[in-house]
Amino acid sequence: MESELRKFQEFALQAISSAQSSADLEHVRVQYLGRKGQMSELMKGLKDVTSEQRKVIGQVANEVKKKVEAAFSEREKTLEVGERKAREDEEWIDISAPGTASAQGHLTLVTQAIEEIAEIFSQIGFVQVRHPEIDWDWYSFESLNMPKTHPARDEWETFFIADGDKVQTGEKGKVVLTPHSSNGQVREMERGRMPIRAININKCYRRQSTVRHSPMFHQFEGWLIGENVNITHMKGVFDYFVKQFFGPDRETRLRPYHFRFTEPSFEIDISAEKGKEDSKLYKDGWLELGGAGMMHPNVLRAGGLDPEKYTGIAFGWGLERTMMMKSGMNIDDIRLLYKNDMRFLEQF
Ligand code: FA5
Repeated sequence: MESELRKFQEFALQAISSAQSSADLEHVRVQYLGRKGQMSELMKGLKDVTSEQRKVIGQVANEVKKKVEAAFSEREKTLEVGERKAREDEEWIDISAPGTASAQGHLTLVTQAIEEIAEIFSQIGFVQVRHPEIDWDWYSFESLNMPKTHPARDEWETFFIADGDKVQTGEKGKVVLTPHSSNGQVREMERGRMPIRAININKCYRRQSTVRHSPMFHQFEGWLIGENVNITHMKGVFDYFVKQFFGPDRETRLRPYHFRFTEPSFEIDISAEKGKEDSKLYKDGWLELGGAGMMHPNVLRAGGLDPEKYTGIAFGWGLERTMMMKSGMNIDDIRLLYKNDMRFLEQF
């Protein structure tokens, strides 16, 4: 039995050292040292020997078992280290390598401009408001001192909402796509909160399409209404806005003009960026950005205010045109903004 144990040791050590993976080694363990393995089988023979022999054989068996078990743990460690190393090599990632960024969108140029303009006006106390973009004739024209048949209305080249040939009419007149953000003037006064210092940024619609005109565009329109508001406040607001938005080297000029809802009225032009004076966008180096003026007493009355007590300034500018005038913009056709050409949009 002793020689069998020695043989067992020899074979077991041999098998352990030839195992090439932890899985192989586990098989070897089960085969030699497992509950039904060879060692257990051998030990069953103990019951057939004399008690003296059993003592000696027991010692040998213990010695053999210890040796085999030691060889087993040794091999187990070696194999594990090798396997971990192989796994590390295989699964290694370079955490300093640049990742593959997923495509990320961004706000459109127009939305960026809306946010920037609203922010600049908020710094001087103008709150952003919104009024309907589909409105009644009353708010778009009549309350703005333009009676139904007045020729001044023709300038706006308005889209009316029609059902077939029949223009839709509600309690305050025909339904129109607002041609300007001025439809909010009387609506804001009707809210009844004085003084008013608000900026209305809205979509507007006109039957126009040229490098300077888009059928749908935005205006931002400011109102400052209260006691003792005068034209110097208007100048102060423009100076602040232009400096913040365009920088110190661009100029604005006021041209006397006529709007039915302001008296006196002006158009505000901005000078071309240096070196771009010949762009097709400009007329003699200037581009009109918007209109402005002191609110007409009839408009204040339409909004329920006493023109003897209150005065107000109003200005309405084209948002896209204002944005296009920013240095470095280089957009010479306003309609590019709405063509949804990714090659264009991705540049901003
Ligand atoms: C008006 O719309 C007046 N409601 C502005 C105003 C408000 C005057 C308050 C006085 C007091 P006007 O039609 O000039 O004015 O348009 C104002 C600006 O809107 C223009 O200067 C231009 O910058 C822009 N604009 C007008 N039509 C278009 C268009 N089709 N596409 C792009 N921008 C336009």
